[in-house]
Amino acid sequence: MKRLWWHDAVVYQIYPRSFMDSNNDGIGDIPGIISKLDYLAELGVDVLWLSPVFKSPMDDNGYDISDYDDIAPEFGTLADMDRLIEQAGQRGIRILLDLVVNHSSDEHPWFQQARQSKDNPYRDFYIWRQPRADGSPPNQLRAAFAGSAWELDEATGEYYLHLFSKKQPDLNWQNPKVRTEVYAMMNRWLDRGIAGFRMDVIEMLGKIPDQEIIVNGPDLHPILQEMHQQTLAGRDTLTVGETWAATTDIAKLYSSPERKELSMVFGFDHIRLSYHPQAGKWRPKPFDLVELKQVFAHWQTELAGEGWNSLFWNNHDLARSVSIYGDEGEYRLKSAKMLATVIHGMQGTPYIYQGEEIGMTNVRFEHIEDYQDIETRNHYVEKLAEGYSHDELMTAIHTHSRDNARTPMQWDGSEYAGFSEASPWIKVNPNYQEINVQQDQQRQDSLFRHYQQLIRLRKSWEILVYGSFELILSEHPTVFAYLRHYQDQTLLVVNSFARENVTVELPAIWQNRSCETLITNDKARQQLSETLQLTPYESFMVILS
Ligand code: TEU
Ligand code: CA
Repeated sequence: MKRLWWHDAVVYQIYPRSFMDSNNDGIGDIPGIISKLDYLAELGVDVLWLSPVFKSPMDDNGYDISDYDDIAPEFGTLADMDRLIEQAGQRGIRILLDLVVNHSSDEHPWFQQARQSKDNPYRDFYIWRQPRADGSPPNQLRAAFAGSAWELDEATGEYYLHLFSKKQPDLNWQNPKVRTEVYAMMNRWLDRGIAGFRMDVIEMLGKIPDQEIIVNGPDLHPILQEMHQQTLAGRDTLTVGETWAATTDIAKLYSSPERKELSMVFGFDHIRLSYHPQAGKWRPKPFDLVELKQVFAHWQTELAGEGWNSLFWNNHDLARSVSIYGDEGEYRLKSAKMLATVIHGMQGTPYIYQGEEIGMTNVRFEHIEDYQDIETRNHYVEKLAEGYSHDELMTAIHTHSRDNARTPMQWDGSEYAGFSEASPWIKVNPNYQEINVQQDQQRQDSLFRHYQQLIRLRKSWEILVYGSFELILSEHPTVFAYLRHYQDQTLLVVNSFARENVTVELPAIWQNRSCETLITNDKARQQLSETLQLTPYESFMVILS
């Protein structure tokens, strides 16, 4: 496999609205990110992925873009973005922007034009359909944020498609003019010095609404190959697609280098294990570790040599991993270190979401009014009207609301957690005084330093980057252990998900081999034996050679 710069890179995702507020208006901003570049350089990350900072009415906190070529004033200016690219570059850090082109904002000039009349030159930038005879929507497609995916535009008497909020009309990717405009915009940003894109719901670009085909449409990969050819080709970029519906076979189509589409995609099979299989995230269920191990092993082995994995627990849409997979109580830091080791020990590119590196947890606001996320609020209103109780809705919201990831980054124990001196756009998690950067970095057992060490290991051990993956103890209910093999080396990674001591029987991989501990959240091991005693949430990596 051709070696590429991002093969041993670690990406840090920033949700700018909640990262650092430099001008005390309660909203995070680009100058705030610049003020934290030394912190990020100290952590050792190579790439920053910024959730959208473009002009937007903020109906979906920036995933509804009204000007792809300008920065939302609440986040700063184009000059601030240029300064971020330059200052990050001085620290060897590259910038990915969030490409949200499945849809635009309804306040984008394209849509403002398109809705003027049926024969407006921009009409076919979007997807319009006649009402049915009885005036109802053209079909039963549902929007992700509740309700029909069709909104009637009174002015022209036609419905337009919006798979998310009605202020996020879907762009018509069958229209070559749309593709030409988007590619030109991508090239302007690449020429400005960004290193690539995270691509929002990219799997929807091939949609065929009349056949109710939303993801993985027949034109999807031809479009991505055209996009690559028109924008990414010849540039040293990193791209990652958000693909909730991708199987490993589909992930290979996106990420096999010879197909010239994307570098990698985010698969969500492991995330869905804490969702009800049919009802989804709003019917949370405990994850099963044996299933989780099978999912990770499947993605590790299936993509080996034919694509590239992304490795993550968290993002701006997901619950905090320590609250779902670890422990929020006495083992918060130890379980967070274990979860980090699980991810950073595997093959692929690890992603760290802001606050993950200090073990931030889910938030449990008492009142629905404290939740700002359109998905959460629409869900609550829709389900309350259907007769669900407030309490059962709030329990599900406490578990999987996207706002769990969006409370302000907790920098210190001062009011508003050092994020701002003004009341933030969303309340700070009440646990900010015991969970914050300043507090963590003063601890001997700092989680930040555990992440720092994992990132450094990736740079110094090729086995972590290019080693093959082998699951062991596959049926063990509380221990996730796996091997990495590379040349004459074997890496053993052991992770206990149990709150109590556990004993496991190791396969005979350790016999007659020296054992060097690379990282641990407990005691270093100089030797192994058939029987392994593990303390609660104990996790380690050892090199056997
Ligand atoms: O998310 C797409 C998406 O499907 C998720 O919102 C998912 O439906 C939900 O989080 C699962 O509960 C992307 C962005 O990550 C998200 O923030 C945007 O709201 C969405 O697209 C629309 O742009
Ligand atoms: Ca601000």
